[in-house]
Amino acid sequence: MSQIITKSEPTRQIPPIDRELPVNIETFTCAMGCFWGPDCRFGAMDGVIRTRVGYAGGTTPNPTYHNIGDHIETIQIDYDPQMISYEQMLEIFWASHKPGRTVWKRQYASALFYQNEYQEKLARASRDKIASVLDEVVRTEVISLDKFYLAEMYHQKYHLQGYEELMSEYREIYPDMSDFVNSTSAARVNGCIGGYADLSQLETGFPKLGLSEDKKIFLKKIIVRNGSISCSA
Ligand code: MHO
Repeated sequence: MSQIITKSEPTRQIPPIDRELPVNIETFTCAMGCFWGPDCRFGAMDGVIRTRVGYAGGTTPNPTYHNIGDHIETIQIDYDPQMISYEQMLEIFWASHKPGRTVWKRQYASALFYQNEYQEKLARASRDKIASVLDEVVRTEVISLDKFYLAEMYHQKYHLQGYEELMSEYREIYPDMSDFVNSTSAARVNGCIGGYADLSQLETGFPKLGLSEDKKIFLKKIIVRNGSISCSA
């Protein structure tokens, strides 16, 4: 007997920001420790289309969080090259973590992954530049991206997933979690929760995020509360 699988229909409209995809999209892949923070850092940036966290840089087949093997916690960012350059992504990468720190597990290593010669050249040049000004050894690995394994759903937009008040609306918009992962709106809101967006940035983006008035007020309160770790760029 054949089984019919029906995909649930959304009961809330797709946010305007999620319908505005640029023609060209480029991907930046990096690792800078626990992937929850960079998911917020990059997700808050205008010009970032979507973020996803996962595992890369190792040889263990089909890694998972509890069986990560020799892989590294990694984040992939799809962005609009008309709004952000690869060089700018590199600047944010270097400014947002300590590339000289020693890690107790390869899982938390610092790494830049390249997908073509252009990315490799810029990644290596920026690493050399940082190494020439830092007083410590730069431990960042520059690695050819072989395969990126998407992490478990509960790791995606982790900080946002901690707020049921907001998630209930996202579930209405995106009954399928993989659509939630790809949402620009979800990436921005996750960034706000992590303290990486300021109120003015949110005011301009608010109408496009697709949240109800109540939830916008709720989100503003979180931003004010988390403001101490705010860093908008
Ligand atoms: N220290 C973090 C690590 C999480 S991460 C996704 C924790 O709260 O477990 O590696």
